[in-house]
Amino acid sequence: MTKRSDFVVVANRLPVDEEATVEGRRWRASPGGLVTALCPVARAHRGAWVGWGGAAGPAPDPFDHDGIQLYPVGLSSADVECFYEGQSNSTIWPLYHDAVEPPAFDRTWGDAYRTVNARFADAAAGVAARGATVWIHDYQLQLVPAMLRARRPDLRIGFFLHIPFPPIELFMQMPLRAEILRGLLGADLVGFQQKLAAQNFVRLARHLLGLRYRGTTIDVDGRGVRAGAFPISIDPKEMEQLAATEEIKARARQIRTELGNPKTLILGVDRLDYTKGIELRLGAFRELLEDGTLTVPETTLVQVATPSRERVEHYDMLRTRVEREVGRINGDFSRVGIPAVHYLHQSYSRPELAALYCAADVMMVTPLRDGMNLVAKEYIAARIDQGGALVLSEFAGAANELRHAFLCNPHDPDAVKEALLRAIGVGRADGRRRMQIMQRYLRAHDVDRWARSFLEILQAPEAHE
Ligand code: ADQ
Repeated sequence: MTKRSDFVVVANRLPVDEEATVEGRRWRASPGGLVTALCPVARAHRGAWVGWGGAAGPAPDPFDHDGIQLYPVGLSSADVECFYEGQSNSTIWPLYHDAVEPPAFDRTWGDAYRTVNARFADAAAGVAARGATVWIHDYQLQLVPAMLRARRPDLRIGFFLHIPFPPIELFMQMPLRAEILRGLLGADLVGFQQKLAAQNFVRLARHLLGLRYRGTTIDVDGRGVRAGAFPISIDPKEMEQLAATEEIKARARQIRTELGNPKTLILGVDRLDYTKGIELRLGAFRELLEDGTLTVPETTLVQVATPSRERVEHYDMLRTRVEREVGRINGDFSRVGIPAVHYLHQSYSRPELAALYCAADVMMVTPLRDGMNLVAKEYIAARIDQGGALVLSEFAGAANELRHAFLCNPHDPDAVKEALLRAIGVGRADGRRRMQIMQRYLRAHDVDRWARSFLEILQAPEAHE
């Protein structure tokens, strides 16, 4: 028997993962940024969460998890292939990231996207109480706002896009373009990571559907749909507290010792994704070794590349290219027992990530395009010693906020090399000053503020003007 909720989160994934074990299936908490941000809000509202558990098959029954009602949506293997790996991750993901890899288009994927979005809309419509607030997340579910409004016009509907929203010329390549735009316009408030994305969206509404807008409010049949920038953040206390423990401090020292106590430890931590600029980072490092500006063993690069979307072709090819380049650099520059690059294709616990952040002299975050990039913010939060330096791509949303990082254009290899060298050579006082300014900013702009500011505007009466 479904108990209806006043606050419903709808996201592709549930805050728990379904695992197949020898005893059968079980649920494991999946501590991601979104989960950390939204679980307290959902719990406070005694809310519900609609999402997929991550394993193909029929939907398990709803259940309670840590004060939140979870409503699993089922995806068949064909849905996973066409909706998730196809339309979401092979068409929309690359297209919205400036087509840094060419998007693939396939008619059957569009059909699956529509069908699965309708399934999420049905589930949300069945769970939401009268007049409830429903917060839908990300690029996999862009049709849900309008589908849900058609089923439940009484609801207050918010949508947040975690990835960039492309300029008109790129969006226009999308076969489902008008449907997706109308889907998003079903919301009362559409949130983006950056102002530029919100502007792209309102301009697109005029260009594609001839809709009028004032400021960033679009007139959709007399209903005002607001668009706005809500840069997502982290809970900086989590990394600060981890970094303050003796265990993490000791582990950070141990990591440096295990790496042969390099003078400069450079770190990269990314999902293994072609948007993250892992190859260009390796390329910049190689060139600096080639011309002798950097040397081994004085300098070491640790690249953590979290396994991701392994069944999607572009990802498989990327892995091959990255691993070939790591092998090449190591072949040319490593010494016996001292590799130039330590490549770790693994997932890490939060404490181990914190220790890596604390151990690194320079953190390189060089995506070609990124909605925000939470790794950059986590690194800043972890450096309670005010050591370390951050090299940050101008094409990450985080660059709008972390202005005291060493910013660079990732499309220009010389600019990346220059930023890396400036970060390596930063004086102690200048380094501390930069860290302090960015830490102060992060404490005042945490993930809780992000969620509150979105929900306040969504629930404000003007949102229905
Ligand atoms: P992602 O593209 O996944 O997120 P990011 O924002 O960097 O990128 O978040 C990655 C998260 O995974 C971080 O919290 C990080 O600590 C964690 N992580 C990375 N490598 C790991 C590893 N090896 N082991 C364990 N954890 C690891 C998308 C968008 C971003 C946007 C976020 C949130 O692409 O632009 O910032 O959503 O909106």
